[in-house]
Amino acid sequence: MRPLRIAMIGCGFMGAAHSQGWRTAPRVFDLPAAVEMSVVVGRRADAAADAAQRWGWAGSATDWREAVGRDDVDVVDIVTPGDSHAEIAVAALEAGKHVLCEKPLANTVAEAERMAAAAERAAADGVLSMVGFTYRRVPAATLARDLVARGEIGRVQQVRACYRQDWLVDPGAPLAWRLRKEHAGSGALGDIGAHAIDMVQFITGQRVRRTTGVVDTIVEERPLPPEEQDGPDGRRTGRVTVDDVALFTGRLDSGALAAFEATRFATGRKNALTVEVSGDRGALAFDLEDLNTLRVYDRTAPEERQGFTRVLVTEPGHPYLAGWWPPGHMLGYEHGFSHQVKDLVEGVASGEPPHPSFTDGLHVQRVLDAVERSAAQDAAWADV
Ligand code: SOE
Repeated sequence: MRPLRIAMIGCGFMGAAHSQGWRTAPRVFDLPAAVEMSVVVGRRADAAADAAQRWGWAGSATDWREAVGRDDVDVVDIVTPGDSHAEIAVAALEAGKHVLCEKPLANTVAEAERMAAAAERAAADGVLSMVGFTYRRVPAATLARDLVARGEIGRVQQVRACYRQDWLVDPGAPLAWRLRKEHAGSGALGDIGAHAIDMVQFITGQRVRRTTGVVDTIVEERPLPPEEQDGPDGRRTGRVTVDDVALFTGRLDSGALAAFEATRFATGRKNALTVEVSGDRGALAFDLEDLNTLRVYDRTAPEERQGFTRVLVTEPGHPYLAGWWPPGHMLGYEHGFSHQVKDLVEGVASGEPPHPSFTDGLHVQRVLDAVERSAAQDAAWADV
């Protein structure tokens, strides 16, 4: 089996999650290629070396260009903040490397367009690319997509998708990179609203074509992080330059309306991505905080059995479950990253492009942009 040699660029929280995926997938699934975790790249040599040692990478480096240019690297996995996605991804694709890039694809539509164009050029030479919208690969979410595609809930008439977190309720929470437009592009909108958009488009098989939206920044000034203070008691603050909350609608291909919420101010909600799809024959409800279950409603069931049924999505026939534990032995947040690796490696081996493509990522970027345009015009309709 020809090995697939991976270079991962970035070594923060997402680096830890992706490393679990690279390490675990080959041990759980029968993959058509061997995975070699060759090198992890970080800006600071000590942090990169520590990440390599802790997460199981063979080596570490500080120069992503050098790693991307290495002959013994086949896949570049980008887990850096959004401001460097375009530069790294385009360089990697032009060097003939398959690319997995974290979401959102980029910070601007222009960057995402460049990336999608580079991905298309590279695809002509058999080079693949994929965006890390990993929640698609939670088995219950994949099952929801399958049920909608099979017509089990009939015609989709309305959708609601919320991604709610609360880690910014504390006004003393530091001004991390996710709160700076130059690094993150936007706030809750791009960081977690992007997941909600992707989930709706994935599960319904439709795209958002128009939107109306409003955004809000609730805490506008925050303490700088410790490394940017002038001493241990530093009081320096900086401006938050992104949204804390985004509320928006989406008109889907079919004309059905979707309601979206993305917020980091939903007190008590830690990582609550909920998607509810209402059809004329039934409905589906997914909740990331209860990710082993899918709630399914069948309008055609006898009256005495009307009501949402809680389906435990852990049977061997459920998506991705064959490789894991016996029924009822739950999966968690990290499993989606193994599923992502499985699908990417299988795609590389078969030549069949995995989803979501950079073009899918570009469309999400356009929705994000349209929400911001709408918000700037008092929530007027904006085309995607
Ligand atoms: C932070 O809000 C974050 O880690 C996002 O960046 C991820 O995409 C999401 O999966 C969980 O929350």
